[in-house]
Amino acid sequence: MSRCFAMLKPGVVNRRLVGEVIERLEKKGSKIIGLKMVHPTREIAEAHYAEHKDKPFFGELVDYLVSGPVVAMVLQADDCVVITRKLVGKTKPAEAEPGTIRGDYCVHTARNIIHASDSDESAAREIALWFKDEEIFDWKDCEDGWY
Ligand code: 3AN
Repeated sequence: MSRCFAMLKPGVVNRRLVGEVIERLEKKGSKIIGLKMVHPTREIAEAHYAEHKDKPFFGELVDYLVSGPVVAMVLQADDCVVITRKLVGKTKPAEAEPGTIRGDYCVHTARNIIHASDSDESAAREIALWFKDEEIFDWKDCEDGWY
């Protein structure tokens, strides 16, 4: 089992798409083991996107993330990062295939609606950044084996 951190960006909340986007991730069969709404501080937003701090779009990226509440979650499945990234689609909406979340719901790269960890190492770092241990619930999965 591996874990992936995913985050619905502020526009998703504004556009009333929270349920639809979570539904796509959940229906695939990944276990939601952490879920919360949080209005990110500038500190956590900058730490989250630290690898991009020298990029020209860093300021815009952080400004967007702190502009309203996000919905943060921890997903668990076999190959969870790979599965989640496939559902999410490519970074640039113009390259994201229809049927993926980014392919279906956005047109701006800077506002590409959802973040998902890009490796197991990133997932571990991001989960530790956004969630306390007691906010994660590795519940007994009665459906295990059916997905
Ligand atoms: P991903 O989110 O697909 O892993 P990254 O890590 O390259 O992509 O980029 C992090 C975030 O930075 C993206 N989700 C997007 O919001 C933003 N971003 C990436 N490239 C650009 C760009 N060229 N212009 C504006 N924003 C960008």
